[in-house]
Amino acid sequence: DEDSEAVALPLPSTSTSRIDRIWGDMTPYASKKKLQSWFQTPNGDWELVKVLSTAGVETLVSLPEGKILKVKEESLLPANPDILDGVDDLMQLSYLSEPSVLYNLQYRYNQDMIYTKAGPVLVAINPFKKVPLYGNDYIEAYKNKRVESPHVYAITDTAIREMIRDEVNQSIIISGESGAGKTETAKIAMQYLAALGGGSGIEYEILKTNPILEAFGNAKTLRNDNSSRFGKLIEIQFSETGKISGAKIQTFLLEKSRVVQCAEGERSYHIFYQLCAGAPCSVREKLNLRSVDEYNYLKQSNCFSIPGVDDAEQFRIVMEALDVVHISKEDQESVFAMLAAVLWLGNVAFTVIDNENHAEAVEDEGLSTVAKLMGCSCGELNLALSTRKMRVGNDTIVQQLTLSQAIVTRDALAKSVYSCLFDWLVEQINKSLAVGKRRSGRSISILDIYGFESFDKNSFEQFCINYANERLQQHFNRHLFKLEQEEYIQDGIDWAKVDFEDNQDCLNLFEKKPLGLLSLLDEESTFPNGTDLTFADKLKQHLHSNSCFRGDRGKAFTVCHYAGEVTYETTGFLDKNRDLLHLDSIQLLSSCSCQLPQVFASNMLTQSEKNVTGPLFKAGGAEFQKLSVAMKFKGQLFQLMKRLESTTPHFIRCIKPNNFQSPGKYEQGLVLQQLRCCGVLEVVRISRSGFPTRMSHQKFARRYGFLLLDDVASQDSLSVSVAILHQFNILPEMYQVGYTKLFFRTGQIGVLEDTRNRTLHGILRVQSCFRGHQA
Ligand code: AOV
Ligand code: MG
Repeated sequence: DEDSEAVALPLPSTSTSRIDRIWGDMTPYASKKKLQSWFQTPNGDWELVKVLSTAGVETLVSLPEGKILKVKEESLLPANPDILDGVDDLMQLSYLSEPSVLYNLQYRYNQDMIYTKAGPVLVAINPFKKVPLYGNDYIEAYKNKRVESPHVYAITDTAIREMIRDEVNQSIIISGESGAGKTETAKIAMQYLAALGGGSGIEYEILKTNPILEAFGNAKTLRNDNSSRFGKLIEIQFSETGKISGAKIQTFLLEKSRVVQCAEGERSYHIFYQLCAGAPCSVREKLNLRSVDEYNYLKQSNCFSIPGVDDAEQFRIVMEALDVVHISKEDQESVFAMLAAVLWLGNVAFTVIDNENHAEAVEDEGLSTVAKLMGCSCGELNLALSTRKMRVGNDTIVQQLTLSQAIVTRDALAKSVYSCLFDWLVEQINKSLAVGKRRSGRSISILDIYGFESFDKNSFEQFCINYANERLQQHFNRHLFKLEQEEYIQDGIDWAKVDFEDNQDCLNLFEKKPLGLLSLLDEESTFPNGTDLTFADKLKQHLHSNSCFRGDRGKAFTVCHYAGEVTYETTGFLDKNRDLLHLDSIQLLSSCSCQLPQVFASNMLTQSEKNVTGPLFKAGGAEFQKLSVAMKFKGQLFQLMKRLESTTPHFIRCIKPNNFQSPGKYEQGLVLQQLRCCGVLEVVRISRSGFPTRMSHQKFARRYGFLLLDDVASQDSLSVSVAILHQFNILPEMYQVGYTKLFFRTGQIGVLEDTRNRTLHGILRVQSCFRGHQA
């Protein structure tokens, strides 16, 4: 074991090359005289082989199935001793190579141990089946520290403890590709927090926001049957006594195009199917509800159900949850009416009325039902969908829309109503969760956004989603690589740098002004004559020399993201970015007799006034201005990053082991690609040679000074700190003294904390005994 120990903690001597970083410890293989090693088969997978003999550069190995091969020595990598099979933390591996990491994760995964630490990061591999790891018994066990194995519960517990110890807000940041398990993981973390309790049932309410937001914001995609189509940050607030006092949800950019358009085999938002399947008779009648296959918006993708999901049952769960978050029955009916209105809007048809292709809506059941549900007349609705008022000088003229303009107007109205409904719901939920008005305590925020996406066809939605993931990846890099190493260097401790894959270039490609993807998109969106093609041409003209960019044939371009290349089709980019809703439509909503359309209209108008900074778009005449979708999203992301920067982050990396959403399938190549793009090996490398725990001299002296046997009251904090280190026999290689802080290797501070807690409890016991005697 001495041998493995010596290899396990090497301080990186120099900055290593990319190859070195991937292959880990490249000590000449033969010198290790290990029997087991890794051999890469032609299909790229790694197999554990036995070395039979070595002659010169050639080595004779036997494969598991008994086959004997002659291979080049350099195609072999040393394998870890069996005793290290399935270690909890990749930091414990003697040989930190890609095959060893893959094997270790798979070894655990096969036994339903889906969680593994990679230094400070928790890696979670999606089991795609129920695993017996959750529930009250587990929560209790983690709370009482009876179990140590890596878990979302454990990381959440750490967040709670650090929130209390350091008096700093915490965040749990969950990332990974689409379908990797982020949303499930977020719920598991919330479950643990909720178990802390809060009184007044607030914790129960918080949990019940999940089925609601998933119903309205998740949908079946080709990657994930329950794919989040919005980003979410939930801040759970704590009182000074460590109880949950309230919560606040912030959402980011809902994919609204899905309401009117979705790809073959995908679905629109769950709630539509749930409503159609599960609404009670009275509601069905009132809303003139039909079955899902009678609605154009739902029909187009040819997919109505999800295997193993009962939409009617889900609807009951959502209704119950709406009750729990105090949304009145009356409001619930209004919500359902808006959903039905959106569905019926999709069935509104148009007829051409002249030879210039001008159109008006057909006066049929579709139009009349929408009008009834929103509280306006068929005539008003028809005018809003088929004409546009224009200001010309001091006059207002009315222009009849063409068929295609009318369809765009109808779909824009449907999308707006749905996204306003979503925002309104979040607002109502937040009102209900804002119980602890006095915000004195601390908070833990959980971030769950849509994961990186790459389809055969990628559009504006993937562009935004992947941009968000790029930002998040940078936050991860900043914390685990940049800040970590900068802190060591700044504080003057011995340290040799470890390289990592920086994604700053890709972010620059998006964000640079005036020649970045977002700026160019906005510029083109403001040109009346701008089209998706002129936009694509402009990108190629200005960005062709950028290493993260490639112009493709026609209207396409490719971005090299941290997680892989994605080719985007610019079709629809400009319209989706402008996201125009004509003033006529807003005026229609504000004139409706139903309450929700009015609320939506006034929110849209006040929002346009609030956003007066930054470049604005004229939408439907000079009266109404708004930010482009991309700019607004960028602003939200910057704000989010700023908020996260003020917290102590805890990272969870979700990994998808196969593309079939099926249990038991572990594809090495797929897992490896995900491990590589988020730099898991590098994180481990830094951590095992690094000093993850740190504390300022002052804080350290204050926290542990009272444990000293000698009187040190008069001494400076550095001297006190050193005295503590000596008294507790902390070995010199286990810490470093920086200019302002002390740096410790993993686990070192634990001894001190234990002693401190024991001593404090001792003191408290003595005090309470004393009080008992007095009474
Ligand atoms: P995502 O949030 O990362 O994708 P989800 O959390 O929705 O992925 O997970 C996808 C599916 O994987 C779930 O619906 C479950 O069936 C399964 N799953 C994930 N984690 C677990 C677990 N711990 N135990 C059991 N099953 C699990 V996206 O939102 O598409 O980026 O936008
Ligand atoms: Mg999700």
